[in-house]
Amino acid sequence: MKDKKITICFIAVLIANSALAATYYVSEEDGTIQAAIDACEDFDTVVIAPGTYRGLGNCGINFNGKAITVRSTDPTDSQIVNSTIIDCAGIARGFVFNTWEKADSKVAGLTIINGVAMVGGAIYSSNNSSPSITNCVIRNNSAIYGGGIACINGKSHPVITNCQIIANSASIFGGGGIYLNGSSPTIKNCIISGNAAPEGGAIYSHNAGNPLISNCTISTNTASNSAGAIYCYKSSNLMISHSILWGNTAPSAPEILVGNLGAATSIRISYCDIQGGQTSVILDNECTVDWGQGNIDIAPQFVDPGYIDNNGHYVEGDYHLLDGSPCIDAGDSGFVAKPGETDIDGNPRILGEKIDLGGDEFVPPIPAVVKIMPKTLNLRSNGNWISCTIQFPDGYDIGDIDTDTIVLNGEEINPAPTWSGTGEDSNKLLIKLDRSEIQDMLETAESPVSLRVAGKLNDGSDFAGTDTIRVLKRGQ
Ligand SMILES: [Ca+2]
Ligand SMILES: [Ca+2]
Repeated sequence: MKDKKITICFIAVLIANSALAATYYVSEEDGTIQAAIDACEDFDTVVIAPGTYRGLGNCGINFNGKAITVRSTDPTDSQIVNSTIIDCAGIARGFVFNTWEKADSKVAGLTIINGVAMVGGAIYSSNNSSPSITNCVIRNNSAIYGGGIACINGKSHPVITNCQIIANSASIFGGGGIYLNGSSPTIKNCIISGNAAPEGGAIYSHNAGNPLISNCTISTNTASNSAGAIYCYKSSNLMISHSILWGNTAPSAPEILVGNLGAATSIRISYCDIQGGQTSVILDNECTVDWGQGNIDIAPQFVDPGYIDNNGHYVEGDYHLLDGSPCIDAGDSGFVAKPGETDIDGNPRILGEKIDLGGDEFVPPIPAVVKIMPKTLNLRSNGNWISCTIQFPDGYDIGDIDTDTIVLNGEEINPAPTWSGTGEDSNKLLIKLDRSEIQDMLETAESPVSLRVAGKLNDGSDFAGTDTIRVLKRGQ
């Protein structure tokens, strides 16, 4: 009976909290973010309209210990996130957490740019503060330590999920993207790219802690001295899984450096795609790597990786996985996603057979049944057309195909396929391909040959299907 009373009281408090929770709206024309926060009580929300926010009250923002959410109008909509901008304009950083904030102090769906500070260019977390940072873009911020995010003074363990941490820089010490001092954050589903520092281009972590990194894509970060991607030392025992470390650069240890500098340090790595494999993990005296299951060293095949241009500037890339990437379904078969768990795009984890490596869970194309006629193609014979039917599973409409996107074995078809319509209700479409074009394409192919027809629907989703035909060479 006593237990029941406690439960009833607890529910009553929850109801009271949700009933009383207020939402404060900030727009470019109306108010500042700090003023809205100052008006808040625990469990309130500040919603920021799309726009660019600068100046006093819109940078150096401090929650002052409140358990509130500060967010854009829709943190899961990348267009909204990209257009809800806190521009620190080189005079301050974005957010400060220094008052024992916990995971219910949340920043979600904001873009923070041009922040500057000694430590933590965009976000600074210290003094037992462990906020949640979700769906944010942290770009072009700079500091001496921790160009993007800094977590210091121990017991500051933020949860950073579904964020893009791009092109931030640390000028004198380490952590172009993230700097950790005695911190044990969780960093999950993030793209960390184009960051630069003397040491630890992406992440620099030292003093006792257990940072957890999972499903992050860490690429094209640079260190001018060592540790292009990750530098951990002095018993910052880092654990990384289901992540990609590729194309990071440094004169020594382009991917990972595990240092001692006063205390042996260990790193645990499993289900990661790391350029150079285990030999890329450089170990100081007494330091160890626990090289777990499922690690690979195969080019990840990003859609369009970023790069450093001739002027030394980072040109942003697209770190989604291409169809056929070795990182697709390369994760732990025993991994169980939490209910509602997503990748950085909001796609469900898991899609396909298993969890993917990196921030992106690849969306498998809609499986089309492709049938090419004739089944045996005689390269000697002439004719105008090769025909091909594309059939979608029930529930999909073949009429949604974007006709400009059709490719055959990854190549554009010239001239474009001619469409032979089918009835409006049909999920099967006949296309005609220029015969001489296809024959030229298959001139050197070994028979039988696999032909993969792929393309996009008008909503951007992909479809693909494969058929196999025999080819009779001109001499045969
Ligand atoms: Ca998958
Ligand atoms: Ca995805």
